[in-house]
Amino acid sequence: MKDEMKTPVHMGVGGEAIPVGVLSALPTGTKTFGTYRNHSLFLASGGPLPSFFAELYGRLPGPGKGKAGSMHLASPDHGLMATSAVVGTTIPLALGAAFAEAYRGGDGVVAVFFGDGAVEEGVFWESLNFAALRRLRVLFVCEDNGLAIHTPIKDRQGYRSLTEAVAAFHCFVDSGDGADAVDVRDRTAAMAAAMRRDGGPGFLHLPYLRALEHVGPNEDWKAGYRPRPSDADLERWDPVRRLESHLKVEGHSQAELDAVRAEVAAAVDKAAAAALAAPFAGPEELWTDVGA
Ligand SMILES: Cc1ncc(C[n+]2csc(CCOP(=O)(O)OP(=O)(O)O)c2C)c(N)n1
Ligand SMILES: [Mg+2]
Repeated sequence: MKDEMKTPVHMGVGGEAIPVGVLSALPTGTKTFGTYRNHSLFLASGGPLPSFFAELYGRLPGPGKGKAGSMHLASPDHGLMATSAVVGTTIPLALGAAFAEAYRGGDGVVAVFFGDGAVEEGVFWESLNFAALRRLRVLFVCEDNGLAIHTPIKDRQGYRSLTEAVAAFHCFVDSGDGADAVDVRDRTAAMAAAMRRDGGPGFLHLPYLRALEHVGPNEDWKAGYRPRPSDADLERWDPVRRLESHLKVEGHSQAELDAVRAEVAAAVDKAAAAALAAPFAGPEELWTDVGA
């Protein structure tokens, strides 16, 4: 709200269960690729909270030395190879990583996360086709919030069903509940096992509710392009509450859950304060790390 982060910030609130569920079913260090809506992916990969805030505040200790910003978070040491502001662009990068894995004789799965908007780009279908043809182990994860900025799917997509269109390719296909980390984890585990066994790509379709505006920290129910969901629906689509209900069923107390929330809030405050106190990159960094 203070406009201290000089980078467009696309919040992942509502979609957290997708990277958390997918990555909890894959080996640590699995190669992943994502989009500008990448905060949950960065943290779920094991990217450190202090680095995360440093990058968002544009400071030197960030993984991109503060030059990448929110939309290009990466942490190759943790497997997160690249994310990008340009819709669809990391899909063929994931395909290349899976091609390299197959070329070296490995059976590792590479995961790529993208929105429902990216499937309207040719590169998605071309990458799916090549992965199916060459039996490459790419896990395509569609984070479907039903929106490309403010435009709903019914005004954009001509196929009857995305999963049926994808199922015409020689690949594994499944749909789950993108607000439920446990459901996402279990579906990912089953799909990754099948992909390792038989080879070939998988496609996970995971609907979720984007709780905030396209970019920025505010709710925008009054913007006129979608109605505010009922309180019951907002609760139903809240991945943190959903995970808390699972944990309660498993016997964890409210006090334990409150302690976790307090611990996380303290870690966030500490990391954000450290980032604000850290230096910016100097002019000598202007031409370093520039790849293209
Ligand atoms: C190649 C390209 N075209 C257009 C844009 C402008 N743009 C930015 S976000 C966005 C919507 C993408 O929607 P989706 O892929 O569903 O991701 P979401 O924001 O819903 O997570 C568009 C069209 C872009 N960044 N890149
Ligand atoms: Mg979308």
